[in-house]
Amino acid sequence: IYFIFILSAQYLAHVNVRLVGGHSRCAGRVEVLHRGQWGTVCDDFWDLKDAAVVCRELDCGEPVDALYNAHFGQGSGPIWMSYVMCMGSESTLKNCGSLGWDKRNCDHSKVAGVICSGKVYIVHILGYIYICFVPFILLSNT
Ligand SMILES: [Ca+2]
Repeated sequence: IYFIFILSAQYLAHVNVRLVGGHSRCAGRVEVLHRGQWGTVCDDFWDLKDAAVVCRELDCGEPVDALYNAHFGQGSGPIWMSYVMCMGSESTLKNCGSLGWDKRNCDHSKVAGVICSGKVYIVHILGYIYICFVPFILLSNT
């Protein structure tokens, strides 16, 4: 399990999407990295298929909800993507169909958010705690 945790941590370093303003790294306003700058995503045509791609890209389990109208705050910077049309099987949000980058047909009161189950992440954390603390507890009892 620890090995899987290391793998996913390395994988996350190359991810071009993040969730901001939620209660965990697996929930929040969707932000994508494009041309070295973080920007948001318009909520037009935003749905659970799009959310599923974001959750998978972040190793955050299954999508629980796709949120509209800046539920997690408006953010700042460019609104990079709009009319996002994922099939649900894409490996990254950037591979999903959309109107194109930075079309400026949207305003910050309409940025998209996602809540993921976070299940996979919790499994990793439990595995990490198990590996790090159980041997310590066993040693301290001898
Ligand atoms: Ca969509």
